[in-house]
Amino acid sequence: MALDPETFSQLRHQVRRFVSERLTPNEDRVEESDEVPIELVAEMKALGLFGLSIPEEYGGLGLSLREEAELCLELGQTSPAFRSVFGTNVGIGSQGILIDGTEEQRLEWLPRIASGEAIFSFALTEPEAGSDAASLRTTARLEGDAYVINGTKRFITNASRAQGFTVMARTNPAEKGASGISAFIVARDSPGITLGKADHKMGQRGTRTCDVYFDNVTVPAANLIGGRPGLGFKTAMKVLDRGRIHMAAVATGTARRLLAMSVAYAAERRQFGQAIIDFQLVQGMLADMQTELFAAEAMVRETARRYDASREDPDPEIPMIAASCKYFATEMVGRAADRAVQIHGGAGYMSEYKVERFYRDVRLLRLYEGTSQILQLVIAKGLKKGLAGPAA
Ligand code: COS
Repeated sequence: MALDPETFSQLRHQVRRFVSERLTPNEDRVEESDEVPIELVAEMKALGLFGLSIPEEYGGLGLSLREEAELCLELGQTSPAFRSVFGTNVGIGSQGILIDGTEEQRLEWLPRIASGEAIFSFALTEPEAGSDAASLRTTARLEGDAYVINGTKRFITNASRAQGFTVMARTNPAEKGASGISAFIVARDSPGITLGKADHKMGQRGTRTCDVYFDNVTVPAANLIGGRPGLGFKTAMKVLDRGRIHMAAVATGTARRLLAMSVAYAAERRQFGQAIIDFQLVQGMLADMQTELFAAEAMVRETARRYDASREDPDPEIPMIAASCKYFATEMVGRAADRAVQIHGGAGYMSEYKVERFYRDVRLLRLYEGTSQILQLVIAKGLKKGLAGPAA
């Protein structure tokens, strides 16, 4: 599942132009309005961005993760609000259906997700179950040929745009851990679903998150992902493995932008009679940004390559290396944003300079799809199992 090199190169070129000519010039507008303009969403659909990861037979572009990561390196160079509009369709909202869904489920839902006709959200997190995802309390009770879902999901990205959710719920109340959890496809228009008020966040204006309440929501048993109960936690973890590589690529793209802005500013800003880029202490910060960026790019490409290879030949290290990749890249972009503000000096603290905005925006990357501390645990778990042999 990959495009031929020439077709992919054209697509990457198109995405690069879309970022520089359409998205970047609209960043301030998104920041002020807290909305992504609908004409840009239409252009995203036309470019195929909602279906990057979905195979061609289900209406998507069918990119490999290696290719998707290259596009994330481009898309990460602008405000995260833009990618977030289609990000759940490409990643956590659709991949459970693709990875573990039945053929009927894929055929029913993926074409709409790929075209952008249906926005899909991933509903795992709850008020009392964040990092400890296996302790989730939302229930799904089998009644005849339907499940009845009750519970609250928290911080759900794109919930207010969504036409559907993949919802993790407990089908076996006697089993308190991971094996009692199942995953469901739930249409937004099912009676009993209501949304909380929009979350007000530190950054990432233009992205949408809110609570989702399920009050006796009836879902056909045919919407149980994979058709068998008890597999939902593993589905969610597989989705997150993939999502973590995607997020690492986005973080790395943002670090590229931060470095470019910092180099440009340092070359233009003069103090003590010379451009500040000629001061060695400023050079040290730029060199650290470049070095860590280079390391993250290499890590993202290698991890995505191994993820693609693992689809043919399962690789037990994927959870560990996906966690390592997100951990490094998202911490790296946090340091890059901090250095970018430092290089800009007082100007970097002012909202008219974009580094102030990116500084707030990238903070979330170390929290969602696995905090840095959970990623450390996943890495250590792999090491305890004796993984981390020489790279394939
Ligand atoms: N792929 C497939 N299966 C996996 C898996 C993965 N990546 N990770 C775990 N599993 C399986 C385990 O093998 C185990 O299966 P068995 O019971 O058959 O052995 C089961 O799932 C439970 O795994 P584990 O015991 O490791 O679960 P824990 O409760 O210890 O939780 C962490 C593991 C903490 C890593 C998990 O809850 C997690 O990732 N939390 C963060 C959640 C998150 O990222 N939230 C963000 C929401 S989206 S913005």
